Amino acid sequence: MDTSFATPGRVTFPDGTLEPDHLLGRAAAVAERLGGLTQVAVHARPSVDTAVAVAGALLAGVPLVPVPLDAGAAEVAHVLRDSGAVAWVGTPSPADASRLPAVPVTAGPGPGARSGAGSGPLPPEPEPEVTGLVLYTSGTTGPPKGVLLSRRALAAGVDALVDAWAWTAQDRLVHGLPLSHVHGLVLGLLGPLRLGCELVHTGRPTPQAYAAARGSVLFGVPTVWHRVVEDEASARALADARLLVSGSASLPAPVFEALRRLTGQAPVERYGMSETLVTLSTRADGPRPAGAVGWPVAGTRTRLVDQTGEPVPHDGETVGRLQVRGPTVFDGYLGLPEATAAAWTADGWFATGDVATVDAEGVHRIVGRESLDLIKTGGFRVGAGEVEAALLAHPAVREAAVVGAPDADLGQRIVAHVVLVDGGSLDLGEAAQWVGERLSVHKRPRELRVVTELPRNEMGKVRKSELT
Ligand code: MCA
Ligand code: AMP
Repeated sequence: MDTSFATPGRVTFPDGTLEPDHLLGRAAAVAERLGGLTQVAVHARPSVDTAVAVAGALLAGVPLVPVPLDAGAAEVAHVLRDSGAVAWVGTPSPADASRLPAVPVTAGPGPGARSGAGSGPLPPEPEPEVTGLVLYTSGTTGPPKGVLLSRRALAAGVDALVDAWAWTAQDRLVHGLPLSHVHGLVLGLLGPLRLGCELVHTGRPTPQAYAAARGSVLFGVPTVWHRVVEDEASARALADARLLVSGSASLPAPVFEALRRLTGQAPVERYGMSETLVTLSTRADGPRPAGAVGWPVAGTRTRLVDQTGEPVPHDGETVGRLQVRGPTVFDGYLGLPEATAAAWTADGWFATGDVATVDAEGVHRIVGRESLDLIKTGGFRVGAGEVEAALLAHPAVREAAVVGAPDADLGQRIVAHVVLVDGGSLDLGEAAQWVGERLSVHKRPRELRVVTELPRNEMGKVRKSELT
């Protein structure tokens, strides 16, 4: 299988533009410097250097560990230690107290000079089973886990969307999503590197930047689309786009309808996970019903089962647990054989943890998640357990329970319930700063409720359904 990510189009970031030859020349020089390293980390700044670093690691076949732009000290330390990253490629995260060495991503010669990059021919393509990315993602408890994504999965994931979205090298992709997650990194950067389409990264995904960038295809999480429709002029400026794509969380029907009214086109909604890449989508050439994530993408199969593992009817109403299999599914959680085994059924299906319906035409709708302990806020997946652990480390906190509350803009907002130690005090500002410094900006609680006790069942487990 061809797993090449070495046919970029022009890329533009807030700090500059690179023509394809120049990008490839610089990436080839980085690949040479990375030769022999086991795995490397990249601090996911939206910059041309990050595009070069990512392309270089993929050329070299060295597994790449993206570190979120806003990750705090404890999260950075965990990701670096757990992944075994031996160096940064490009500028390190300022939150790295371990001071890993950095492999420079220095600028090469000017545009059109790939052959003069001092690197000769491109290195031979690594085997498809080689790990391309180790993406850290939250579980219900414990620190984030490293999701092992092979080059085969990454290439298959892009190719399936080429088919579903009629995505071509003639497209101009616009987005401003973080380069540390599947949406912004795999779809939003590896896609263009594999396909040769132009990429314009807006830095932040503001409505004004989306309107100004004149894309043919635009990616956003529902929070982004919600903000776009609140800014009518920006929304109307997207009328000429070929495809508006929403994913990472469910797109509320009012936002879907407002996008259709203001841009004259229904957005494409698709569903995915760090562990599976994008597995369900409506199509460029098919119907796009509101609230639906469509059909399995090419090569992927799904099934819906009840608690006993029996299939549920495809009647558009009966809710079942969504399971998937196919070439885009990950290889396991790094160093966690038990968690890996628990993620698959005995007969080889990956259990997503999401619940869904399927109708007679095969249209999938995501209804929610099985666990209240995974929160989706602004499209970011946050484990209640991580935030609780961070809060419990605060000297004023005795008990903590974190939940997601419905939020029109963010989908869910993080709400922390805490019981304080005798004489202790804590306000929202302090709690948010404490969590932000340790974990990341988007894991900070947006509401703090100081309570005298948490509702618990006979086993002592917090009854979270009473807190939402
Ligand atoms: C944020 N702020 C806060 C807090 N949170 N201040 C105090 N307390 C808090 N708890 C600050 C921010 O730093 C920012 O400050 C300002 O408040 C506005 O924050 P916010 O409303 O969150 O807006 P934002 O920072 O602009 O973020 C919204 C966003 C962001 C841009 C939509 O959530 C985002 O990038 N989401 C994308 C997530 C994503 O890509 N997920 C994909 C996962 P200041 O303005 O000073 O900075 S991959 C996936 O799910 C699968 C595979 C899939 O299907 O795609
Ligand atoms: P992450 O691993 O950050 O990619 O988060 C994956 C989770 O995001 C899934 O398990 C779903 O709960 C949620 N998700 C992604 N896309 C959608 C969507 N279109 N509709 C509803 N939920 C979604």
